[in-house]
Amino acid sequence: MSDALTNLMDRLLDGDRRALARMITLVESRAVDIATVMAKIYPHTGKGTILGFTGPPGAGKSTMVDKVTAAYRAQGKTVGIVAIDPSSPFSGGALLGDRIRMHRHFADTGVFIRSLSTRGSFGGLSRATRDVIRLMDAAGVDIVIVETVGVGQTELDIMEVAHTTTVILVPESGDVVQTMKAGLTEIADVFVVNKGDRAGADAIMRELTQMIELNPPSGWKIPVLKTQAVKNIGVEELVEKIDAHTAYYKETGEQKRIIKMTPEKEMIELLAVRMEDGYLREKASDGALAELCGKIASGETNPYEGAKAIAENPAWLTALFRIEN
Ligand SMILES: Nc1nc2c(ncn2[C@@H]2O[C@H](COP(=O)(O)OP(=O)(O)O)[C@@H](O)[C@H]2O)c(=O)[nH]1
Ligand SMILES: [Mg+2]
Repeated sequence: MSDALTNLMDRLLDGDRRALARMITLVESRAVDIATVMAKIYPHTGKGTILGFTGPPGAGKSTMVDKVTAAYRAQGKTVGIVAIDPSSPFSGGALLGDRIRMHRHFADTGVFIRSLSTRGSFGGLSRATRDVIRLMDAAGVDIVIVETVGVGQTELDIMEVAHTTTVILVPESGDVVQTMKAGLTEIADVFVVNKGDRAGADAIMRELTQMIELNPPSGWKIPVLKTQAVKNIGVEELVEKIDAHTAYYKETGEQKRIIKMTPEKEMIELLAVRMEDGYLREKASDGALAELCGKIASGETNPYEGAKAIAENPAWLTALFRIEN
């Protein structure tokens, strides 16, 4: 590692916000050897609490994250926000009013806000998100909040690293509840029905409660809360429930209904990412590999034969797994 990078790393571990911002940019743009950086970062992680907020667009996630952030700041805790929703005011994509609303946090040095583009990044979005979360954690951020939109596979992958995940729905989310059913309770540690000022809030709360009762018994009963994020109603109770779940999770180490990311699983994932990255790099410069790739694309060779040819060629294997920046 270069002296400049070592220096940047030291400053990051000291909690220097500018070093953190710089390192995230370097990692995101792959201007550094991510594996080397993250290997050095890893031993300094695990102190922060990771919170996930997910739910359909317009449910009030960003509004809630704003209020929850204020609540943690009032407790003197530092907060990092990773926004993955491209329309999030944290990503600068929202209406003017929303951005003004967030302004108080932009001016607060105890809040570190970062948005991640949904564009293809090293190993995909969940990989990039995990790295950014870790960099914030290593920089000493107390609470790292991840906002993602939707409840699909990417959200599931991202939420695997969260200690506590809050799923935010609204009275109009009946169809989401119907189509997701058990999938929702796999993601959620806490349910929020936001926009509680609207008709239908109680009905959807009942639906969620009934759904939870079908779950196998657990030491943690998923709470269903009614909130009005814009008016800061119910936020205090939400923060209490989140803290209670985080404490429960950290105490019992209970593997949740979804399979949490284990170090071993992550290592395998990293190998796959490294191989994929290497493949894309090598095929641009290695004529024989490019030829194989062309044959697979044209159907002359099938993917099984292609994979076998690569696995049985030590020179290719070495090249694919090599890290180059
Ligand atoms: N009526 C009502 N509107 C809300 C509430 N919470 C948020 N909103 C509004 O819902 C819209 C979407 O909120 P936003 O936080 O951007 O949703 P996100 O897409 O889930 O992040 C905004 O105009 C908010 O002001 C609420 O409790 N009641
Ligand atoms: Mg949002």
